[in-house]
Amino acid sequence: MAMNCNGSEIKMPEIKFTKLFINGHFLDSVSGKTFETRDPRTGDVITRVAEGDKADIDLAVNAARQAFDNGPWPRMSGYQRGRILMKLADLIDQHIEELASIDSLDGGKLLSHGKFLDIPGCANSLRYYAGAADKIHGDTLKMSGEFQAYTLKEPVGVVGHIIPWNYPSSMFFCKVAPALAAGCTMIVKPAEQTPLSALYYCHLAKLAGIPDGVINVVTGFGPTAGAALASHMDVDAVSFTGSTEVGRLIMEAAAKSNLKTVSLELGGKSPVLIFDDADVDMAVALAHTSIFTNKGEICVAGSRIYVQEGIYDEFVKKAVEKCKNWVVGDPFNPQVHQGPQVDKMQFERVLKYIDIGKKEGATLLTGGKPCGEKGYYIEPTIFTDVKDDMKIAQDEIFGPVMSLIKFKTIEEAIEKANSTKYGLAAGIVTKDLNTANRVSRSIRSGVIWINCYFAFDQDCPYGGYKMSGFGRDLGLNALDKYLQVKSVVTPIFGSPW
Ligand code: TXE
Repeated sequence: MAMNCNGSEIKMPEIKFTKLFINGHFLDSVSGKTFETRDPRTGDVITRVAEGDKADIDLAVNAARQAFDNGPWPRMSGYQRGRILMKLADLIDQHIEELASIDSLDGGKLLSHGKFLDIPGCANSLRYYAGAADKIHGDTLKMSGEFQAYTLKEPVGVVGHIIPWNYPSSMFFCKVAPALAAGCTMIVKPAEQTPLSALYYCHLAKLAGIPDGVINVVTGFGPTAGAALASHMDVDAVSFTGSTEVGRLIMEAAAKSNLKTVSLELGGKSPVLIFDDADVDMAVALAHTSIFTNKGEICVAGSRIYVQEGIYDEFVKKAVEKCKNWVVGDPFNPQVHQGPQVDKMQFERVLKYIDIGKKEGATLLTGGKPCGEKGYYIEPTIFTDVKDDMKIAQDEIFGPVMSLIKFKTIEEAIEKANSTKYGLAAGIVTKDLNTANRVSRSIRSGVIWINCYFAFDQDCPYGGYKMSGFGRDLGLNALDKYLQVKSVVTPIFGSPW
């Protein structure tokens, strides 16, 4: 029995769902194959999960197609759909502890974050879109000439959601909740690193009364199951969150198949700009949170910290000091701040980037090494003397690695902030409203946080500029990805023919 540092028992979740969920049933894959999902705290196998591929995607798409073309979900009122989403939200609330511990076990995420942020956030996301489901309507148009028109907003049809491993539950619902509210049916392909919670949500969706075929989950790998979904002729839209490289493949697959609509939420290399007038302690805390939360596995992580020259030295000293009190360890332990990287591949990738940083000539101030005897733990790491053209300042590392860069003027800060191919998020720390306004209008990214970071809300749309993708999750904007607009035109004084 594992214990946490208080001597109290750590309760491991029981894994109940490991099969594909298609047309309302848990099924083995057509091939009968399974794959391992591992505990990043140790590298040990947690369980084996059904490995879906093209044949299973075909079955799931067929189920979703039938449910869309002939089933009740797109035909019931938005109010009725909203009632069912509310019920699912309540069921999630009843299972918060279990769901949070599944994501901690499968993905190395802090249990406390799961319990108090991620899982309650999923329930709230469902409630938000439940409230929107009966308010989806078009416009009345006064046309020129003797015609008038109105627009109808209709569900786009069968949607494929391909999601990553860093927020298995939040990513599931930021795609599924608005698509359900819009009246779509869907197939979700969870990341192979973290397949478990998505299957649990299928069980709860069935209990809530979501009809068979509306939500299907095919666990499996990207190049097989994911690629089959992206290139399927009967999928009307695909919504993807993951790497920029795979985002490109998804677009290619859509272009080469049926020109399905695509939305992409991709990588980032988000800058945090800290000006001389900032409160240094607050700025250090904000920057620290922006990069070390969720072990740096966040697409909007503040991975480039730009500090103005007047406070640079003090900032560097305090940033290094802050790492000393940052506890890396078992994510089930409430005293711990940072768990293990999600898997061996990401662990090795982050260590490789730390090595590249050293070879490029950046100065390693603290961290830089794995920690613990086993598992995929990495020390919080800070580089200084980072140059904008270094790989560690350009590539998404997706780990606990802070790069510190000095700047002199506001113009230089803006230029540096915009100097990567990404444009997902940015932070600004200043007491000067004019500086904050000017910089926020000059940075090409989908979200700007002024004197805060990670201030997410259901109502606040979220997505990228440049190679961070296009389309928005969260907010009412997310509904647009799952809706078609139809214009209906009538003559005012009877037919002219
Ligand atoms: O991502 P992938 P990986 C970034 C981050 C990370 C890097 C690699 O920098 O280090 O990507 O992570 C599915 N057709 N982000 O390799 O491969 C895959 O099965 C269709 C940022 O895990 O993009 C999974 O479900 N699907 C990011 C999903 O794509 C395919 C979050 C994401 O995996 C596919 C994750 C294919 N050919 C990683 N290949 C963010 N924006 O938050 C893979 N997939």
